[in-house]
Amino acid sequence: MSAPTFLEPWQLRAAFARSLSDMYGKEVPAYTTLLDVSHEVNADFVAQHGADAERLGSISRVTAERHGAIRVGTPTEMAQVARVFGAMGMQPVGFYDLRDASSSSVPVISTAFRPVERAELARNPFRVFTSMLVPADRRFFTADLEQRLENFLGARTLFGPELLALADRAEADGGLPGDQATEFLRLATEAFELSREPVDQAWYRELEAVSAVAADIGGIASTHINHLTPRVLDIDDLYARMEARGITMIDAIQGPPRWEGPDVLLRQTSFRALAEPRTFRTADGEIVSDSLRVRFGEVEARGIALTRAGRAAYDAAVVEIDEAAAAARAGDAGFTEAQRQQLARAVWQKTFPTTEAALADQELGWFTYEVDPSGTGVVREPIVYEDFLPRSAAGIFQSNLTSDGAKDASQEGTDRDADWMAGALGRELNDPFDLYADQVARSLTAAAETLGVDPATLTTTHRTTGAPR
Ligand code: OOG
Ligand code: NI
Repeated sequence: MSAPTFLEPWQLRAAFARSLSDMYGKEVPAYTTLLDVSHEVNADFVAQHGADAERLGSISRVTAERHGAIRVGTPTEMAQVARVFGAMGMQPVGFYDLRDASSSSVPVISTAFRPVERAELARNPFRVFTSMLVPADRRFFTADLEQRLENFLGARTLFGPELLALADRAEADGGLPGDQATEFLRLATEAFELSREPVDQAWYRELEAVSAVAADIGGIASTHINHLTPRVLDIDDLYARMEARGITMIDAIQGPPRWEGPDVLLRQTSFRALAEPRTFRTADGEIVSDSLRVRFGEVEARGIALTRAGRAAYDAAVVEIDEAAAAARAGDAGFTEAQRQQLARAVWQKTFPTTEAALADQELGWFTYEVDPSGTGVVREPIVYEDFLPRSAAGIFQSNLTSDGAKDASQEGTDRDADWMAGALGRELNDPFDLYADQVARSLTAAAETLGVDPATLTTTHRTTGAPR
C-alpha cells in the first residue's frame, strides 16, 4: 500500500501513537510484555462476553487505545506541547492539581490532550496526560532553587523550530502532505525519546532530594515519554496474569473497586518502575554509569463517565473508604489490600446502583440516545470516561517513587487553577463535564430529528431500551 498523500489530524494522531508505542517498546521491553498480556486478556474477554464486551468501545478502538504521560517544566514548553498535539487534533481537557493529591512530593499541575469530538474519539482516542512543574511553589522549592531551575529550564529546547513549524502548518491546514507528515512524525517521536546525554549528577541529586518528579523534569535537558498505557477489558485478570509471569506490580489497582455493578470512570495499575541505565557527569567531570527508576508500565480499564453528581458521589465514597481503611489499619497492623478492597466494595454498594438503567435514571452517569434499529424509538448507550482522576494519578506517581522527597507544609502554596493553565497554554481549556453534556445534547438533537419529535420528550416517551442492565 502506498503512503497516503495527505494525512488528516486523526491520521497523524493514530500514526504518532503507533510510532511512540514502537519506540517505547524498544526502550522498555517489559512494556511489550504488558501489550502481549493485554491482548490476551481482551481476546479472552471478548470470547466470553460477545457483543457486551464492546459496549464501551469497539474492540478495534480498545486494542489501539493508549494514553501517554509526559512532563514539562515551563509555560513556554507547555504551550509548545499544545501546538504539537493540536496538529493531531488533540485539545487540552481538564485541570489536575497533583500538589495536594499526594502525601509525597509531586510538585506538578496537569491537563490532558485528547480528541474532543465523538467521531474523532472513535477514530483514535489517543490522549496524553501532561504535567508541568511549579517551581514557584515554596512548599517544594526555595527562592534560590526556583531561580536555578528557571535558568536551567529557560536554556533548554525540547521542541525544535522545524517540528513546531510543521505542527502549526498541520493545525492551520487540517493536516499535512505525506512527506511533511513523515518528517513531523519523526521529529515528534524523537522529542520524547530518552536522551543518552550524561546527566549533571549534583544537580539531579539536589532536585531528587526535593522530589523525584522534579528531578525527572528539571534535572535533564530533554523530556521523554514516562509511560504509555494500554486499555484492557478486565484489569483484575491482567493484574493476575502479569504477576503469574513474574512481573512485580504495585500493591493496588487505583480507582473504583471490582464489584457487581457497572464499571465507572477509570481503574489503573502498573508494574514497578524499572532501573534503566543512564550516564552521569560527576562534579569533577567524570562520566559514570548508574541507573534511574522513573519509568513504569501502566495499564487501565475504562468505565462509564460520571455526571457532576456522580462524580461528587465518587469523591465522597473515596473519602469514606480512606477513613474506614485508616481506622481499620489503626486497629489491626495486618490489614491487607484485599481487606481494603472488600471495604471499598461495601461503600460502593451503598453509593452506586447496580444497573446502567439506574445510573442513567438517577443522573449519575452520562448516556447518549441513539435511534433503535426499528427506527421508532431510542436506545440508551453509555459514554465511556475519556479523562483521568487526580487521586489515581497521584497514587500512580507515588507508588513508583523511590523516595517521598521533601515538602514543607508550613509554606503557602502558589495558586494555580484552570484559568492559569489556559493562559499558559494560550488556548481554551475544555471542561470535561461540558464535553460529555454536549455529546448527550447532540445525540438527542440528532435522534429527535430522525424521528421527527421534540428532543425534550425523547428520553421519556420514546425509549425502547430492552432489558434493564
Ligand atoms: C502522570 C501520572 C498520571 C494517569 O494515568 O493517571 C497518569 C505521570 O506519571 O507523569 O498518567
Ligand atoms: Ni497514566
